[in-house]
Amino acid sequence: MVVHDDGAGTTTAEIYNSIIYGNTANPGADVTIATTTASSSTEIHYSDIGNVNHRSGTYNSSNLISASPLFLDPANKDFHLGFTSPCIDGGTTAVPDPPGMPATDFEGNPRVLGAAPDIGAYEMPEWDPWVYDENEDGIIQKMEAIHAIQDYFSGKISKMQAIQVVMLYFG
Ligand SMILES: [Ca+2]
Ligand SMILES: [Ca+2]
Repeated sequence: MVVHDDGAGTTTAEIYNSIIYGNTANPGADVTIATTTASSSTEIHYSDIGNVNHRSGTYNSSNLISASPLFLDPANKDFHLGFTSPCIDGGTTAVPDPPGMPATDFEGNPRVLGAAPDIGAYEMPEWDPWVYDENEDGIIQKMEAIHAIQDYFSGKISKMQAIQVVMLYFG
Protein backbone atom coordinates (compact mmCIF):
# COMPACT_ATOMS: atom_id res chain seq x y z
CA MET A 1 0.00 0.00 0.00
CA VAL A 2 1.28 3.45 -0.88
CA VAL A 3 0.18 6.63 0.95
CA HIS A 4 0.93 9.61 -1.24
CA ASP A 5 -0.32 13.08 -2.05
CA ASP A 6 0.21 15.16 -5.13
CA GLY A 7 2.19 17.84 -3.34
CA ALA A 8 -0.76 20.22 -2.99
CA GLY A 9 -3.72 18.45 -1.37
CA THR A 10 -4.11 16.71 1.97
CA THR A 11 -3.93 12.94 2.38
CA THR A 12 -5.08 11.53 5.70
CA ALA A 13 -4.75 7.77 6.02
CA GLU A 14 -6.06 6.08 9.16
CA ILE A 15 -5.47 2.35 9.35
CA TYR A 16 -6.78 0.34 12.31
CA ASN A 17 -7.24 -3.38 13.02
CA SER A 18 -5.71 -4.28 9.66
CA ILE A 19 -3.28 -6.81 8.26
CA ILE A 20 -0.89 -5.61 5.57
CA TYR A 21 1.75 -8.26 5.40
CA GLY A 22 3.93 -10.12 2.98
CA ASN A 23 3.95 -7.82 -0.04
CA THR A 24 6.55 -8.82 -2.59
CA ALA A 25 5.42 -6.64 -5.49
CA ASN A 26 6.76 -3.17 -6.27
CA PRO A 27 7.55 -1.03 -4.22
CA GLY A 28 8.56 -3.84 -1.86
CA ALA A 29 7.48 -2.58 1.55
CA ASP A 30 4.03 -3.49 2.87
CA VAL A 31 3.31 0.19 3.47
CA THR A 32 5.16 3.02 1.76
CA ILE A 33 4.51 6.53 3.14
CA ALA A 34 5.50 9.37 0.86
CA THR A 35 3.41 12.42 1.70
CA THR A 36 4.75 15.88 1.08
CA THR A 37 2.34 18.54 2.35
CA ALA A 38 2.43 19.52 6.02
CA SER A 39 -1.31 18.80 6.43
CA SER A 40 -1.00 15.17 5.31
CA SER A 41 -0.62 12.42 7.84
CA THR A 42 -0.63 8.64 8.16
CA GLU A 43 -1.92 6.89 11.28
CA ILE A 44 -1.47 3.12 11.69
CA HIS A 45 -2.59 1.53 14.95
CA TYR A 46 -3.47 -1.91 16.30
CA SER A 47 -2.43 -3.58 13.07
CA ASP A 48 -0.12 -6.27 11.74
CA ILE A 49 2.23 -4.59 9.30
CA GLY A 50 5.21 -6.48 7.88
CA ASN A 51 7.33 -3.43 7.23
CA VAL A 52 6.91 0.28 6.65
CA ASN A 53 9.02 2.37 4.30
CA HIS A 54 8.57 5.86 5.74
CA ARG A 55 10.03 8.10 3.08
CA SER A 56 8.46 11.41 4.05
CA GLY A 57 5.56 13.07 5.84
CA THR A 58 3.89 12.72 9.23
CA TYR A 59 3.58 9.12 10.43
CA ASN A 60 2.26 7.97 13.81
CA SER A 61 1.84 4.38 14.94
CA SER A 62 1.06 2.39 18.07
CA ASN A 63 0.31 -1.17 19.09
CA LEU A 64 1.65 -2.67 15.87
CA ILE A 65 2.83 -6.20 15.48
CA SER A 66 5.08 -7.40 12.70
CA ALA A 67 4.71 -11.14 12.49
CA SER A 68 3.06 -13.62 10.18
CA PRO A 69 -0.71 -13.45 10.80
CA LEU A 70 -0.77 -17.26 10.44
CA PHE A 71 -3.72 -17.31 8.09
CA LEU A 72 -5.49 -20.66 7.93
CA ASP A 73 -4.72 -21.43 4.30
CA PRO A 74 -3.42 -18.41 2.37
CA ALA A 75 -2.30 -20.56 -0.59
CA ASN A 76 -5.99 -21.24 -1.20
CA LYS A 77 -7.02 -17.67 -0.33
CA ASP A 78 -8.43 -18.61 3.07
CA PHE A 79 -7.52 -15.60 5.19
CA HIS A 80 -9.24 -16.67 8.39
CA LEU A 81 -6.88 -16.52 11.34
CA GLY A 82 -5.37 -19.75 12.66
CA PHE A 83 -5.91 -20.57 16.31
CA THR A 84 -2.35 -19.47 17.17
CA SER A 85 -2.42 -16.21 15.18
CA PRO A 86 -0.83 -13.22 16.95
CA CYS A 87 -3.68 -11.11 15.50
CA ILE A 88 -6.30 -12.64 17.79
CA ASP A 89 -7.58 -9.99 20.22
CA GLY A 90 -4.93 -7.57 18.93
CA GLY A 91 -7.36 -4.91 17.70
CA THR A 92 -9.18 -2.02 19.32
CA THR A 93 -12.78 -0.81 19.52
CA ALA A 94 -11.46 2.78 19.66
CA VAL A 95 -11.51 3.31 15.91
CA PRO A 96 -11.98 6.95 14.81
CA ASP A 97 -15.66 7.70 14.20
CA PRO A 98 -16.69 8.12 11.41
CA PRO A 99 -16.64 5.44 10.23
CA GLY A 100 -15.96 3.72 13.55
CA MET A 101 -15.47 0.02 14.04
CA PRO A 102 -17.89 -2.13 12.01
CA ALA A 103 -20.30 -4.19 14.13
CA THR A 104 -19.57 -7.32 12.12
CA ASP A 105 -16.62 -8.92 10.40
CA PHE A 106 -16.23 -9.63 6.69
CA GLU A 107 -18.60 -12.59 6.96
CA GLY A 108 -21.24 -10.80 9.03
CA ASN A 109 -20.29 -12.43 12.32
CA PRO A 110 -20.04 -10.26 15.46
CA ARG A 111 -16.84 -8.24 15.36
CA VAL A 112 -15.92 -8.44 18.99
CA LEU A 113 -15.50 -11.95 20.39
CA GLY A 114 -13.18 -12.68 23.27
CA ALA A 115 -11.13 -9.96 24.95
CA ALA A 116 -10.93 -7.57 21.99
CA PRO A 117 -11.56 -7.37 18.25
CA ASP A 118 -9.11 -9.34 16.14
CA ILE A 119 -6.82 -7.74 13.60
CA GLY A 120 -7.85 -8.58 10.03
CA ALA A 121 -11.03 -9.27 8.08
CA TYR A 122 -12.35 -12.15 10.17
CA GLU A 123 -13.11 -12.41 13.88
CA MET A 124 -11.93 -15.71 15.33
CA PRO A 125 -14.57 -17.57 17.31
CA GLU A 126 -13.49 -18.20 20.88
CA TRP A 127 -11.47 -21.39 21.20
CA ASP A 128 -13.63 -24.45 21.75
CA PRO A 129 -12.01 -27.91 21.77
CA TRP A 130 -15.32 -29.36 20.61
CA VAL A 131 -14.65 -28.07 17.10
CA TYR A 132 -12.73 -31.35 16.80
CA ASP A 133 -15.94 -33.32 17.36
CA GLU A 134 -16.12 -33.71 13.61
CA ASN A 135 -19.04 -36.15 13.52
CA GLU A 136 -20.86 -34.07 16.15
CA ASP A 137 -21.74 -37.01 18.40
CA GLY A 138 -20.71 -35.31 21.64
CA ILE A 139 -17.68 -37.58 22.05
CA ILE A 140 -14.07 -37.02 20.97
CA GLN A 141 -12.99 -40.21 19.24
CA LYS A 142 -9.39 -41.31 18.73
CA MET A 143 -9.20 -40.03 15.13
CA GLU A 144 -10.58 -36.65 16.19
CA ALA A 145 -7.94 -36.38 18.93
CA ILE A 146 -5.29 -37.36 16.38
CA HIS A 147 -6.45 -34.56 14.08
CA ALA A 148 -5.91 -32.09 16.94
CA ILE A 149 -2.40 -33.46 17.52
CA GLN A 150 -1.68 -33.19 13.79
CA ASP A 151 -2.91 -29.59 13.81
CA TYR A 152 -0.62 -28.87 16.77
CA PHE A 153 2.40 -30.23 14.89
CA SER A 154 1.52 -28.17 11.82
CA GLY A 155 1.17 -25.02 13.95
CA LYS A 156 -2.58 -24.56 13.59
CA ILE A 157 -3.38 -24.88 17.30
CA SER A 158 -1.30 -24.52 20.45
CA LYS A 159 -0.02 -27.34 22.63
CA MET A 160 -2.51 -26.44 25.37
CA GLN A 161 -5.38 -26.53 22.89
CA ALA A 162 -4.29 -29.95 21.58
CA ILE A 163 -4.07 -31.23 25.15
CA GLN A 164 -7.61 -30.04 25.84
CA VAL A 165 -8.89 -32.09 22.89
CA VAL A 166 -6.90 -35.16 23.95
CA MET A 167 -8.24 -34.83 27.50
CA LEU A 168 -11.77 -34.94 26.09
CA TYR A 169 -10.83 -38.16 24.28
CA PHE A 170 -9.74 -39.70 27.58
CA GLY A 171 -12.99 -38.41 29.08
CA1 LIG B 1 -11.30 -11.35 19.41
CA1 LIG C 1 -16.96 -37.28 17.73
